[in-house]
Amino acid sequence: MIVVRSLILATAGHVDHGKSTFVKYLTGLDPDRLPEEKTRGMTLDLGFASVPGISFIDCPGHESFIKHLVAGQSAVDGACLIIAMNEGIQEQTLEHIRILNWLGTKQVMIVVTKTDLTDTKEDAQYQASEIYEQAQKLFLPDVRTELLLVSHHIPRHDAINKIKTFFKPIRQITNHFYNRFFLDRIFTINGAGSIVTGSFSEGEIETGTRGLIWLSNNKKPRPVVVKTIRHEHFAPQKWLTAGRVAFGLDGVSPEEVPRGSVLLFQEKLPPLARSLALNLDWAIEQKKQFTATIQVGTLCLQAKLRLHPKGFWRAYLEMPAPIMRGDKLVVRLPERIEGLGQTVAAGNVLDAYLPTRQIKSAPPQDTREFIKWCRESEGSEKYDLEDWALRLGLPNEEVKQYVDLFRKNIPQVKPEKPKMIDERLLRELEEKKWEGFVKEDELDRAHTLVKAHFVKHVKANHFLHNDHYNELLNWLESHFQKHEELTLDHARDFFKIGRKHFIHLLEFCDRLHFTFRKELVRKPFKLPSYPPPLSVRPTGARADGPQSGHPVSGY
Ligand SMILES: Nc1nc2c(ncn2[C@@H]2O[C@H](COP(=O)(O)OP(=O)(O)OP(=O)(O)O)[C@@H](O)[C@H]2O)c(=O)[nH]1
Ligand SMILES: [Mg+2]
Repeated sequence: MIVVRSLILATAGHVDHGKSTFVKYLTGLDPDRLPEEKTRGMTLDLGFASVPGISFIDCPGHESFIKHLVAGQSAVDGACLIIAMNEGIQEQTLEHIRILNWLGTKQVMIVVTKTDLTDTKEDAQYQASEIYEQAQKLFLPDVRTELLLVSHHIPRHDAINKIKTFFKPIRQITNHFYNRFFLDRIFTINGAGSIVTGSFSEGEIETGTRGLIWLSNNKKPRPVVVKTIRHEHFAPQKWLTAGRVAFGLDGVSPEEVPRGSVLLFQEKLPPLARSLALNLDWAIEQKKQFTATIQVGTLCLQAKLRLHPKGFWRAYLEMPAPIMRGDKLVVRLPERIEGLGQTVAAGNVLDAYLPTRQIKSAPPQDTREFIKWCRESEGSEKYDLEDWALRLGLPNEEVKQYVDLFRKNIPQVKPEKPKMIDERLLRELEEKKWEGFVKEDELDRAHTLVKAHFVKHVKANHFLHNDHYNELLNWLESHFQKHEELTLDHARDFFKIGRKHFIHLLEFCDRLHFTFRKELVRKPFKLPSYPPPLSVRPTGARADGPQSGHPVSGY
């Protein structure tokens, strides 16, 4: 069945300027579906409504729900920026314009509402043009804008036609090393089981596909099977274009899936990103390191951000996540900054698997340059196609187009024998848990497992399976919620192995900057949270805090 996909448009604009009323007027459906939204008269979460050919994502205007706004704007064809005539451009209007620019939104209809509050139609026309003139200047030069003045005199179908003529369905499907579907809702429908919805923009999927839901609470990913596909009133067997889609899933129930979880279109969990190299564009003078929330699509994570001496940013994520090179993200602070809001930076991921050792320059944006950079900085000529696909975030077929480059520069790119993952060794390391020691002749294979991101290298012949690594991080986090420091007795009680061996693991935590050593105890390695703008440190100054004097080598 051929399905013509609908436009995906999101609303944006200051609180109470009439975003939900506009969507309701066009579609006849109230996007404010939560009882609390109805009693408070305010949108708290994303709302959805459609007319044939257009799917609307209604976003909240209040600054407290900015993450929902970002989630709503992340995979759309364009935005309707709503501005109330009686108030004009307000603080959230400005913050939302900045976010739209950052997320690369290229088509924006500036919708002026509450025109009935003026005396005459001419007054309304005049004021709306003034507002439009001011607003359109705030968008980047390559953003197409148009004015839509809404009042109850404008017939609904005229407004819809204007929208359909202005917006083009520009979002294309992109393929990645592994494809993802960022979930914005999960619920049950009697008889149809669990339904997940989102804006589809990666890969293709058909009924019967087996996948995996990565859970944003760091619990074990859940295997699922796609039973049904819905797009508006169509129920195709296969879906491969960008658009709003709902999937009926077997294998998971809504209460197990927190917001921000991601459906992966493969059965095996790929190696996830733990720390990122970022290219960030700032709205304020920035500190060199701080804690913030980063958001990719509907996925929000806490991260420690630190400016690398080579001029790019590193983000150390609170948990491994399905984030890839090329992903767009925004950075939000826990508290708002006067006149600016919480969203202070945005950018893209330059590298999701950057090694922790010293590097000489920032990872380049351009793919070919990036490949050269990897080779030069890491001597990674031993990489095979799969390694490159992971590092580049691209599907194998696309990576092959760079094969010429490999041939020219790396004659030995294809190893004689494909590098195999030693499943037996991996199982052994899992069983040995904290005492993952390998024999001399297993070292090479253990390092291959490290490179494939299945295990971590602790020290010498000591390795740690990823599951136990995660367990270790969780333990550290809960330990430091209860205690200020970590003593050797605490560690002995937890690891239940000999002192010499658990010391390796503690040193490993120090090396990764999860802890730092102070005499005989360990303390949590915490970065200070962002200060108010006036106390922003001059560039070059070091932050105070427990890490002062602590070596920050290679970061
Ligand atoms: N007079 C008049 N009132 C309007 C118009 N559009 C919206 N309103 C009123 O403005 C108030 C806010 O409207 P909403 O549509 O909930 O505003 P919103 O932008 O969705 O608000 P948030 O989602 O909370 O940011 C409601 O009381 C609406 O009835 C309009 O064109 N004219
Ligand atoms: Mg609303």
